[in-house]
Amino acid sequence: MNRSMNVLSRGKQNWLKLAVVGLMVLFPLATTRAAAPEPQPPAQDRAAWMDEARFGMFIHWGIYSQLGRGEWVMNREKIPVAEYEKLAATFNPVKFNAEEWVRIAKDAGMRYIVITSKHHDGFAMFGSKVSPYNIVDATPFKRDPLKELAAACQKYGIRLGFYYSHAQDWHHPGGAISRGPWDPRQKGDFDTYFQKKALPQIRELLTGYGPVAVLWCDTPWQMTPEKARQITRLVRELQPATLINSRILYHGRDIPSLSPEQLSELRDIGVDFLSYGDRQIPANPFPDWHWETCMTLNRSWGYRADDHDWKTPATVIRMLVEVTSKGGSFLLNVGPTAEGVIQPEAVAILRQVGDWLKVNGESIYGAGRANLKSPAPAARAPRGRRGEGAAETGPDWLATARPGKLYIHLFRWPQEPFALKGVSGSVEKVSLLADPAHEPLRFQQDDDTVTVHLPPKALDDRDTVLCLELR
Ligand code: JFZ
Repeated sequence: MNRSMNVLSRGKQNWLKLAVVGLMVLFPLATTRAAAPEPQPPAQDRAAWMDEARFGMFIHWGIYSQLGRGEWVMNREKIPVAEYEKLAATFNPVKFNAEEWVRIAKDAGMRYIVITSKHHDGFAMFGSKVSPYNIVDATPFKRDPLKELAAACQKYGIRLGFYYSHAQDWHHPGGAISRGPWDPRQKGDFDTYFQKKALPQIRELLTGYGPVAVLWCDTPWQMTPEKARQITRLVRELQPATLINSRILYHGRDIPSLSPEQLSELRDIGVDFLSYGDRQIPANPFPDWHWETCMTLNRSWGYRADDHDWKTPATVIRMLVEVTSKGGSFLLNVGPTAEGVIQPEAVAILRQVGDWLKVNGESIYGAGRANLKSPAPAARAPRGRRGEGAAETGPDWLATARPGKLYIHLFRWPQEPFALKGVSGSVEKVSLLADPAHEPLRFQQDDDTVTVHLPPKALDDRDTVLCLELR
């Protein structure tokens, strides 16, 4: 690095030669170390792409998918290690097609994917030299789906991140276990597990799969700040641009009550974004942090045959809007079957969300908090059944914004001219994103109140977005 900088300063006529030599030097390097040895963005900008992306696909997939009772089945049913291991011998997801999965994410308007590389059951869904308990060595499938996904993501311009259960491992002796152990084979020393399996496998993930957008840790039982630092140091050494979530040290549900000291320790350790408690949108996320919340499309993470409680596209859109209006990122889960198929119900919902985003994406991607001086309307009293809550009981509208533009997401069509209070700046134009011509709407502005005359009917019952252009 230093050497080539000295050469550079000697003269510009050597540029071409340098570039050619540089390529020859760096290319073999790139195959052994995935991190491109080019200048890295400053630490505080590493996660800036999340503001642009806003929406990602979470994938929970493992040998547990065969049983159709979720990813916790081994723990919940106290299945002995030797018996659970047998699931590897029958795991053969012949319908798995990486490009198809990536296309489903892309068509949904998702900009990144986070897939379980190893869940709490300890089974690696990638070819690992560290442990033979992995999809390439222990299953008839023998392929490495993470390699295939990495290639497909490159092709379609989607970022790829890996969920890695860094603390819990119900297979390796000493791995952390919530409500366990239940099998003598699980007994052992956590530190040995951590040094001998977790860290080496994280190294494999960061060296064999190209650029890794996120290392998504989870359930940090027995973790200490020192151990968290060991992971972040390793990640920074291998791929300085990889984001690391707060679950490396804290459970999602603990995030809202972290003290300023704990938060600054997290920053110091190298955590890039806060990962809030799952299936909940935080009421007041910390404003000076990137953050993400993860959500299921039904009620399960890993495939559950008996879970048909799907959220509607309207609910998903509302959630995405609410997360964006609070400056966060939305990681929405699918749980493919053991054959490697993302359930058609999930695909259908995602396609509709994607269609909405094709029209209204500018109110989401790169958009964020709106600084209205009056608060957004309150949610209505709950009445709907669970899972439909957001669409039935949420507020009538929410606001997102970007410099010079304010987006009002109308979930319920107003019966009268729509009056928006608390607008700072003077409004130049108001239009509907769903109107292909963006025909200007009639409006008046008195101080900070803008009154808009809307057409009689919503253009999209789920969310019609009003765009206010400001000076
Ligand atoms: C964890 C995992 O145990 C689960 O299997 C799944 O992978 C999910 C995404 O993450 O479950 C959690 C993690 C955090 C909380 C609840 C469940 N939390 O903080 O409320």
